[in-house]
Amino acid sequence: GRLYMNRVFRFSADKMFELLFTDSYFSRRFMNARKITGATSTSWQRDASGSMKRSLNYTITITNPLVGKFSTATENQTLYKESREGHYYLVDSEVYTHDVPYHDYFYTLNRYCIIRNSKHKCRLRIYTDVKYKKQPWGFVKSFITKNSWSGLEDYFRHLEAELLEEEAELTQGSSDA
Ligand code: YK8
Repeated sequence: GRLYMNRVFRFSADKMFELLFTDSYFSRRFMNARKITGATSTSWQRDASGSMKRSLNYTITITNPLVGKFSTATENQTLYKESREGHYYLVDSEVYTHDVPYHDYFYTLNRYCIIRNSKHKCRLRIYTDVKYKKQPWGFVKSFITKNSWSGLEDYFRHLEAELLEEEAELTQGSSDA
């Protein structure tokens, strides 16, 4: 896998969770900017193991010239019970892109880790892996992996930029570090 983000933001851990994993103004605006449309999501619900789950459905706009312009996608998120409100949040997110070539072979696993640093700071780590449901031919596999990395790189770079902008807006005029 790959580490796509590992950085400290001037948000509380709570705030970061709210921005990324609730129906926040931030997440709606970010989806708009990524041309992600028709999003629906379930609310967070506890499962038998004690973890929380929710799922999202939406349509993504793709810029990769090898692929059609749009794909529907499903994102299944798990907030692990090891998480501690305000201190530590561990969310795994499985993303299935239903309408891209070889979609029945792979999905993407994004692991988000939010760690409280101080009252107004947290660290966000995002680790990503491309997972295979069935083994494709070697060249197909490297083709899928390569195209996934470049798409994910672009997505998370944009997310980082938007989070930094949000941080600048929220801390404007307040001088506590
Ligand atoms: C989520 C991973 C792969 C996919 C794409 C597929 C190429 C197909 C390979 C062929 C287009 C928002 C990606 C990047 C689409 C976007 C997905 C997003 C960014 C040529 C063999 C959507 C996070 C996420 C996870 C997986 C990404 C897809 O929140 O290359």
